[in-house]
Amino acid sequence: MIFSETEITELKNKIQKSNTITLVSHFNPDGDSIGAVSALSHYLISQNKTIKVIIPNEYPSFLEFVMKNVPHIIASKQSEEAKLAFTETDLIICLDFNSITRVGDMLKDSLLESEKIKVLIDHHLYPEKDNFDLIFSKINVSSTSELLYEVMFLLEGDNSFINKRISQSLYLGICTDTGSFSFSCNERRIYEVVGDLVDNGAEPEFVHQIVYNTYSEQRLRLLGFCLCERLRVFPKHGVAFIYLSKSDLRRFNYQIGDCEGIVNYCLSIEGIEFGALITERADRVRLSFRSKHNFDVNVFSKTYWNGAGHKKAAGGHSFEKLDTVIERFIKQIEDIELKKENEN
Ligand SMILES: [Mn+2]
Repeated sequence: MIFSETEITELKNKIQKSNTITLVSHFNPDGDSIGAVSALSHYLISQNKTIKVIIPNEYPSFLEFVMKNVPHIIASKQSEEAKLAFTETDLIICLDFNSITRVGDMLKDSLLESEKIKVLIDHHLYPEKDNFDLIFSKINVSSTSELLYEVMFLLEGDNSFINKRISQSLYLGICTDTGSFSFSCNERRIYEVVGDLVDNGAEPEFVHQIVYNTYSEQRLRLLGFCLCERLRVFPKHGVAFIYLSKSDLRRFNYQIGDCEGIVNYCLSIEGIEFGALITERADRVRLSFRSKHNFDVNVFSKTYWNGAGHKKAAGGHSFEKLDTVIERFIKQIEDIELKKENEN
């Protein structure tokens, strides 16, 4: 059993005692956090709970197919309603993030200050233990969605909780967080879980079509532009990165989610171990990092870029100018190489 009976019983009691339960995803929600929020909503609705779902800011349109069945509040559009949900509730369940700050600047204080019971279900390193009353955290699972399957299984004692909507949502989370089963997918268990989801209504072909084959023409052209004009490769150091300015994004009529997955192309080059996407946004420059083998991008992101994440996938940000960020990043690449040389 991956969680103790005491932990599961405690969660069960907290859910039983609650009438209203608030679920929260992280800022810039991805397929895993949306899949987990949707699946848990359907599960709790089937237990006759009143659900409030808080999504810090807008999610990409390809996630709409699960969210259309889940009433939710987008905090960036309805901030007061969203903040109220943290006080007018009996229980708060946070999904797919390890630190309260991950809900974004607008919500973090109200979530932190809320005196309601907080539960965390997540697969990121180093969860903030002091900020939650009960934590279900495992880092050696593919996704929060896979972990949530285990938690619901333990709560029920079997898979009777699964219905089509839950299956489809959990499958979405697992599929997107593993890049369609290309990383974090070496354990047998993930395929057992997915097998059970498919038996109970998940449709991998349908999900794949929606997630990967619904690009706008502009999004595909943006990808082409990134690879042709904005990719810089440092073969000696095993690093490649792509950068995008605000005007690049405007040129291709950027929509939320359009940059999803672009960073992974850096790693598709032979000999490249560490890839990054550097994007200039409205108020800051965002960096997302990926690694193929041993280079720990979580540590890198934490050390240099106010970030966090996993060993092979992490993100950070900077309030410096794009040019300065790029310069500093290139300098760091060279330092990594120097460190390697020193070790040898
Ligand atoms: Mn995740």
